[in-house]
Amino acid sequence: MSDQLCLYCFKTFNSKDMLVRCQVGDSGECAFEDDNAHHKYWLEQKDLAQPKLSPIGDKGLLKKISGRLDRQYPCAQCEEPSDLLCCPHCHNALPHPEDRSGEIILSILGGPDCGKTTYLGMLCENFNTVMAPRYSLHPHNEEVRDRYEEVYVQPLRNLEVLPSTRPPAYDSDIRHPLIFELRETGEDAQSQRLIVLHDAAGEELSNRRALRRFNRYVLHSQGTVLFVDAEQAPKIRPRIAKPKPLVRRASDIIQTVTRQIINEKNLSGHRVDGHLAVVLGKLDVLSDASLIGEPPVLQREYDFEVLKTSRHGPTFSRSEAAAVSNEVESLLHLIGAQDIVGTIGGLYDSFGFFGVSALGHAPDPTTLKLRRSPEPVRLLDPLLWLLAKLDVVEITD
Ligand SMILES: Nc1nc2c(ncn2[C@@H]2O[C@H](COP(=O)(O)OP(=O)(O)O)[C@@H](O)[C@H]2O)c(=O)[nH]1
Ligand SMILES: [Mg+2]
Ligand SMILES: [Zn+2]
Ligand SMILES: [Zn+2]
Repeated sequence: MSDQLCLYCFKTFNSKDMLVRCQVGDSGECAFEDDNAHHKYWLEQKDLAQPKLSPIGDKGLLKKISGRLDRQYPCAQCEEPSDLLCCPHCHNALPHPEDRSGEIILSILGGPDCGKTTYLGMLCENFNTVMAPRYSLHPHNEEVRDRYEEVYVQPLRNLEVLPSTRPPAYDSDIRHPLIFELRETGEDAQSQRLIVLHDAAGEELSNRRALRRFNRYVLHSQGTVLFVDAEQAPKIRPRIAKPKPLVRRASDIIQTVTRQIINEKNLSGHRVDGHLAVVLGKLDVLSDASLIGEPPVLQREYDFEVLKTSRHGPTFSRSEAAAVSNEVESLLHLIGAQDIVGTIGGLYDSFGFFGVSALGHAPDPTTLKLRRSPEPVRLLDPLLWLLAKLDVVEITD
């Protein structure tokens, strides 16, 4: 087993240097101890005292064990077995090295407030509804599950809108990876892949040092989702009575990010491998006359592909994705956001256009509440396209 990449701190290490975190709990049988590296990584948000960390006793152990149930390593203090293996640098729990061969890393990019966090908050449940029973998505461990629930899902369940200026602690929460297991139930067995999603906090993309750190995720990504915010489009923003502050354009963000990738990877030809899903987000805004006045861009009586119920799930429909992609490309021209089309054409070989609304309606700007439960539109389209490109979900015509 060779070098591993930490999904949290993005440093590399050898598997045999991973540390075992005791799982006995705080019941007194195995005393907690100060964990400075963990505390520092979480910017002091997590308790300093953590369960005991110890080296993997027998260095050969990792090699010999392949059955999942056998992956138990003794705590050096209490000797109880644990299957929690951690990064030797930042001390966060990571998937077992044996499970990481088919791992897929995806980055979520876009300007501040374009809807990235909301999108991710809706993703897991929507995936499990549309793709059941063949495919399902599950947070990989307790840390991911708790953070996903608290930061992403719970606010939406309470119909809360996240305020646009957030305390730094909030944003520091979202630069951590969302590690999911994608399970596929076959005729006689279940297989699984790890899907790692990185949600960029808006500020990270406007600050060069932070951008360099964020780029480490992008550098290792096989696929990227780039959001274009319908509310920010040059021909939409002037139609909104109280528009949100103007933010950096998606075309500008993707240029900066890809230029750095090209430099770091020393890519000749100045093109990037990997797949790029360009998502026109907050699609609901385009059909909302109360927000942008008459006539709305998307009128229900016309036959818009993006407004039709998606045929994807549990397989990916190639013909439908092509029809939607063509239509969204035209829509981008119509709303004055066509700069993105030219920009990415010069940078990527594999890209597609998508239209989604994570909420299905615009939240009330005065109460900062959603008016009703979210009704996502075409939420899975970009993710399924990426997963189809990466050979994870089946493609049909
Ligand atoms: N109209 C509309 N607003 C949305 C949608 N998704 C998110 N928003 C709003 O856009 C704002 C920013 O969302 P957020 O997910 O925090 O964006 P982030 O900064 O990119 O993570 C919030 O006020 C959301 O309620 C959507 O699908 N439609
Ligand atoms: Mg966010
Ligand atoms: Zn212990
Ligand atoms: Zn680490």
